[in-house]
Amino acid sequence: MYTQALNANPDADAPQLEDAALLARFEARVADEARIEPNDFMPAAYRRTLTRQISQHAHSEIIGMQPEGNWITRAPSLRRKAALLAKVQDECGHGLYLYAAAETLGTSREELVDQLLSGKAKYSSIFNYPTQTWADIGAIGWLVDGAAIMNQIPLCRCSYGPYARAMIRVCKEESFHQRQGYEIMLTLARGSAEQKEMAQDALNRWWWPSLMMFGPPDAASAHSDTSMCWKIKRFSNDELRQKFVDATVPQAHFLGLTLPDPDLVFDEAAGHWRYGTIDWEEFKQVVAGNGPCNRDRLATRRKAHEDGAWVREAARAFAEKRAAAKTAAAA
Ligand code: FAQ
Repeated sequence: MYTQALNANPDADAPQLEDAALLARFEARVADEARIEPNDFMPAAYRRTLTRQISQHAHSEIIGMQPEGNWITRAPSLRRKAALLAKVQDECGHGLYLYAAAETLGTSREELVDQLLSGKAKYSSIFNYPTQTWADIGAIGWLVDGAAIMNQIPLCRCSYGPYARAMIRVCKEESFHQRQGYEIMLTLARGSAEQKEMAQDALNRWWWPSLMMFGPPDAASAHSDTSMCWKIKRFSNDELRQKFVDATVPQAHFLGLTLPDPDLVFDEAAGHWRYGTIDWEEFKQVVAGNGPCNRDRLATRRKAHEDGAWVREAARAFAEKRAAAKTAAAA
């Protein structure tokens, strides 16, 4: 299995010869659906790809607070404000949870956060699009959280224990987020002509970026083969994208909205909705830092980090004081 993964990922570290027995045990455990835990042996490339995926996931949750956070002060009612506030806080919690899971692989949170702030680390393309109207908050909950759930439910069965366990709670919360988003869309779609138009406009703008969230097509996905071999990913990017389209198209019909894809057609024989061509050039540009909001998102995150410096200093001072007290008590 490891050889297979190495072929798919030529950069992966070659295992040390003396690790052959450990490697065989690792492979057997993955094959048996056992969980790999932080203190277990794992190939360096397994550790690296997990650190990469989990930290990118954590960064996405943290940056993902911004598009919706923009609307907390403009929510149309107290009930909507309370739900949105709770949702954005949930996303923050997911980020912290995921940083903790990534840290179990040996990279400190400071280092991971530095990678985000320096622009070196990736985060999901979807959060580089602006939220222009209240309907965008509905569209994000419905589509973005909907896509996140489709991608993350299988991660509850990821071979790495801390990531798999973190995903269980995250998925439960995302599921609430998806419902509150859909309910916003339903209210708008059943409201005045102007409100319905607002919902349609949000769907028009968020549909294609939501499909891009699942990552490049399988043929261009650098990590999928390795990650599936190691049971980190359970489905390919295209498989998950198709599941999302199949689940979401009937929901759009129920809302009475039109998906912005003239090529969308139901394939009776296969039982799938076939969708048109995704603009992968747009995806590449957004991932490369040239999306509509990339610069804003990072600038806002950097400022929030600087503004929080006093909290980190206070926590450090407290930890030092406590350590000194313990040393004095032991002396
Ligand atoms: N955006 O070989 P693959 C959320 C990168 S959380 C940017 O296919 P892989 C909750 C990829 O990293 C949303 N970059 O990679 C929420 C790799 O770059 P690298 C985040 C992308 O890892 C809701 C390169 O392209 N969810 O929404 C994207 O096997 C509302 C090659 O790609 C997760 O992170 C993209 N869309 O598959 C929060 C879930 N796609 O590292 C707030 C966990 C790919 O070589 C509000 N992650 N890239 O430089 C995964 O399942 C996987 O990492 C994939 C990508 C499926 C995202």
